[in-house]
Amino acid sequence: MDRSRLLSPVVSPPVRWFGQPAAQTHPHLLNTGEVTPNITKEEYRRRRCMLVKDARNMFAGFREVEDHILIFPSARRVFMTNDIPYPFRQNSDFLYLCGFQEADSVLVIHSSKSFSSSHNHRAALFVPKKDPYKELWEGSRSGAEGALELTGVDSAHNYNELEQFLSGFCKDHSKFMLWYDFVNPPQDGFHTGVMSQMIGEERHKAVENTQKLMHGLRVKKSPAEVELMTQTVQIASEAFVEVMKFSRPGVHESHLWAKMDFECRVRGAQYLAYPPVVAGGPRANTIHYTANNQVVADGDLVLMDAGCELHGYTSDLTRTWPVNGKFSPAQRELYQATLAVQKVCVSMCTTQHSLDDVYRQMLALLGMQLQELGIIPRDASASEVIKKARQLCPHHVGHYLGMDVHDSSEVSRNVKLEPGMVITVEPGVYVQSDDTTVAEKYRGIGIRIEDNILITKATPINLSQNCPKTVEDIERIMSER
Ligand SMILES: [Mn+2]
Repeated sequence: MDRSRLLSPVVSPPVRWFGQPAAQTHPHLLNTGEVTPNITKEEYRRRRCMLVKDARNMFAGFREVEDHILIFPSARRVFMTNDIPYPFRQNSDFLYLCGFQEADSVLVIHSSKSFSSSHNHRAALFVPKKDPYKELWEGSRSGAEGALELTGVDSAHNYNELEQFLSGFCKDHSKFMLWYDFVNPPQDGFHTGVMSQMIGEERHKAVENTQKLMHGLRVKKSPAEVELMTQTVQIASEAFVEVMKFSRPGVHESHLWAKMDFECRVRGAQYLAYPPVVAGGPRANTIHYTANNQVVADGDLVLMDAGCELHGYTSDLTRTWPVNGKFSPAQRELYQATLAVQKVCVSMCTTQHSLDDVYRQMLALLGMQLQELGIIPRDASASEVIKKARQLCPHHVGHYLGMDVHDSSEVSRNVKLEPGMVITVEPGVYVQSDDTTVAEKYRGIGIRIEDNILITKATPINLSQNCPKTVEDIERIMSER
């Protein structure tokens, strides 16, 4: 045995810490070349190229426009009370374009007619300056050097150089297109300070909001994003099964919430994507019930609307199940009616239809199902049936899903679905406890069934197919408790 090895400790090369996980420091999360698990530097560059191409195309007819400058602030750290921050979540547009996870940063993208088409822009990232004292308390920062190495932008600088950079740009250029989200500015101080000044100087030709462009890009997922969407939905699906098995008469809604949070995190998710709805019995009829502070009585259904966030990508599922493991006859009738509608809606998620098309079909089908149960009068006129269906399901059939739960809200729901889009399909029926127009056995029952669907050229792919939704599958899982 070589005793000298025991005496002289093995010196490993110094590890450089960044302000976020990196392949060097978190090999269990990232491969070399990835900025975000599964998303490479090259993909981020491709996204910026596509954005710039779309921006330039919109003003192709304006010959005097030589330059475009696109400015994307990151999210800020927000405090709930002195020194106590809320959990930080990065701004989705900023994250989509560079993958940088630190607060109080700004991405500036410059494009000039003279740049080549293969590298049509220069991306500069302005980030918090290295500060040993602050890092002692808050953890490592990447600094300009680290940000450059980590993200692969063209240059990185300290945040305090941003103002000078932008005023220099304005001196050197005029009649440029200024792209910036002035409707929902992510950083108040930057908006009222540097940006207001830049807009006020009027060196630009026009100020355009970035939102529509960004949502247009983000609504269609790349193969790497499809993989992350598949994973985030799979994690939530598995977690739902565990929550079902954990539920029993007398369980607290808050315990089901905690169980969901736990089962998502142990599968790799960072956190739940939104405050979940965990509603026992008639509380399901409050669509955004998030108090989750009641006890679920024997014989009640549980409606849980929950999803998680995995490396910036969200899932959004809803299941409704009997807390004691067996649907009552009335619950079963209403559940089967909702499920029949939901299945047809899922099958309609093709490039032939828009979300609004699916919604109209949902109302018609729900009307028919509820007429069969006598919940809507059988002699009601066609327009009365639709009106009543809209009362019993006051929300849309679904929305786009991605980095944000209600993703790409600037993309209309009346455009045809396209391959690479991910949407939710979530019909529901909510019979209020005091609705005396409906047979007593149905009153107080609220049901929603929500899947996450990937649109393809052919048939839709149900990303949440492993989350049980038939009466038989749910009752079988509940019997395995
Ligand atoms: Mn939803």
